[in-house]
Parts: sequence; C-alpha cells; structure tokens
Amino acid sequence: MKFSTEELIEGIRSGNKRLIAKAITLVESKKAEHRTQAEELLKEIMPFTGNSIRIGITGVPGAGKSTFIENFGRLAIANGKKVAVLAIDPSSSINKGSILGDKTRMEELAKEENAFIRPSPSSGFLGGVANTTFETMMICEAAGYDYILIETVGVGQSEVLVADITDVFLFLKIIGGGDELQGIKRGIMEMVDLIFINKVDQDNLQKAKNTRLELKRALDFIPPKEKGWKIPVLLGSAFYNKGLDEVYSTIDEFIDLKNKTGSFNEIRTRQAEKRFEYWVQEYILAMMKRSDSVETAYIQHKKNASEMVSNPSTEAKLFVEKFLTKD
Ligand SMILES: Nc1nc2c(ncn2[C@@H]2O[C@H](COP(=O)(O)OP(=O)(O)OP(=O)(O)O)[C@@H](O)[C@H]2O)c(=O)[nH]1
Ligand SMILES: [Mg+2]
Repeated sequence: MKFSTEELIEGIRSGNKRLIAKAITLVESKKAEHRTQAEELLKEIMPFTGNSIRIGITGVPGAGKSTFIENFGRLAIANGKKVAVLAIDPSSSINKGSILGDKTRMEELAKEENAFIRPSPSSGFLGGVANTTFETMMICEAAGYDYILIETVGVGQSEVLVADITDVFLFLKIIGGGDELQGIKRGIMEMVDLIFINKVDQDNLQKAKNTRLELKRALDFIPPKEKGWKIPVLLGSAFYNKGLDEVYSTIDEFIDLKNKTGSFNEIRTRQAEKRFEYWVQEYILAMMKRSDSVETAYIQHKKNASEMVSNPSTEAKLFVEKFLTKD
C-alpha cells in the first residue's frame, strides 16, 4: 500500500472518495502486511464509527434492489444525508466482477457529491477473500456517511451475512414471483423488519393489495423479531419513485423504537461479538499457516477430508491438535 495509515485516515476523515476506496481495498486484503496496516487504520477510526443507519436490502434477482437503492439514496441525500452503497456478492468470483458494476451502475446516485458507491469485492469471500463488509462499513461511517445501504446479491448466504451487520433489514418483493421463490420461508421472514412490494402501478394495484394481505397473514404466524413492531408491508415503485418517502419515514420510526427499547445497541453489541468470533478464526488460521510445516499439514488434512479418508471433523481436530496442545 503506497499510502501511509495517516494519509488514509486523513483522506477518510476529509471525505476523499479516492482514499476511502484505497482504505477499503486495504481492509479487503488478506495479505499479512495489509492486515497489520488495516488493523492500525481500523483502530484509529474507531472513535468516528457507529453513527450511521445500516440498512440491508434483499429480494430475488430483478426485484429492483439496485433501482430502489438509487432512488432511496437520492431521497436521503435530498434530506441532507450522506449515503454509502455496498454490496455483498458471494457469487462475484464466478461472475467475474461485481453485479453492481455490470448491471446497474446507479448512474444518477453516482453523480451525487454526497454518495459513495462501492461495488462488491472483486472475488467473493467464498473464494477466499475475507468477509469484510462490516469493516468497509466502519470506514464509510468514519467518512461521515449517515446511511449505509447494503444490497445482497445471490440468495441465501449473503442474506444472513447482511442481516448480521445491519440495523434494518428490508425485503423487496414483486408480485407473482411465487412465494417459495421469493424467500417467503420462515428463515427470511424472521430476519425481515420491513417489506416493500415493488413495481406496483395502476394495473396491478389490486393484485399488490391482495399480496399484501397474504403477506400479513403469513407474518401473523411468525414471532415478532422486535417487540412492539408489526412488520409493515408497503407498496410502491422504486423506478417511478413511489412510496419511497414512506419507507424512509418508516425506517426512522423503526430506529426510534429500537432506541427506546434499547435493542438498537443490544443488537449491535451482539453483532460485534459475532465479528470478533469471525476474526478469531481468521487470524488463528492465518497465523498457523505462516509456518511451512503447518501449511503442509493443513493441505494434507484437507486432502484427507476431501477424499473422505476420514470424516472432515476428525481431520480438522487432528490438524488443530498437532499444533495446539492442551494445558
Ligand atoms: N416497472 C418497473 N420496473 C422496475 C421497478 N423497479 C425496478 N424496475 C426494473 O426492474 C429491473 C431490475 O431492477 P434492478 O434494480 O436491477 O433489480 P435488482 O434486484 O438489483 O437485480 P439484481 O441485482 O440482478 O439482483 C430493471 O430493468 C429496473 O428498471 C419499478 O418500480 N417498476
Ligand atoms: Mg442489483
């Protein structure tokens, strides 16, 4: 990294987008020397983090997530806020490059001085890049962004990851996509705080209302995630900018409620604990693999596991016990 930690911090604090991007690239790196600098940087910016509203947006491919983010982001900016957009994209290593970059550039939002758009890491975390969206978010907060909007890409795993680092989880639904397909499974519904039925116009308004009714009935069977919060189902159009102001004010209400009950901080505490656990595993493995004999053993045990010489859990235990002895 040709920039010093001080230069990067100065850049972040002064809102220099080029240096913000450099800092993000640094925390995304798994190289040992980069990790050392990344931790230095994260330590220094810590006092300036925590002040944003973190929003996760999910929905099937084509539901309108990027379109929603573009227009919702512009609405927030019109309200005097600064907006950062991130994406979690476990499939990007397969698709070569980010979906945000390829499909929807969020051209209008990208023009805004008070917007920062970061496409997903160039190779998905499943391919070995660390899962660093949380750390990226810290950098954006230190740079003064008030709203962090995170688009999930790909179904399943990325949703859990996003729900684990956000304050609000928004589900974008389109009419007639088939409930199963759209994740109306208990799993997803239990993560959701707010539902927006998208692509609603005069022609399908009645259908949208019926869908809302069905959703509300389904939600009655799901234990509330947040005490005192009945998951709102809103209708509108991300593309034609309809109903987004209602989403905006509903999110405000939700955050107010969470602050009143104390769950806002409680949940963030638990999320930070999870991040700690994640990084303990990352660092233990990284440090162990620094030695050649450990690396060799790791490869051997992994091979044994993959060839089913013995159970993967057995191989994992054998590997760890070789280097970490009990007291
Ligand atoms: N008619 C109509 N079209 C919309 C609306 N919102 C989004 N679209 C269109 O739906 C298509 C998909 O929108 P995206 O915003 O790219 O959807 P996405 O959920 O981000 O898709 P992926 O990133 O591929 O998962 C685009 O052609 C949008 O213009 C809407 O409210 N009404
Ligand atoms: Mg998209």
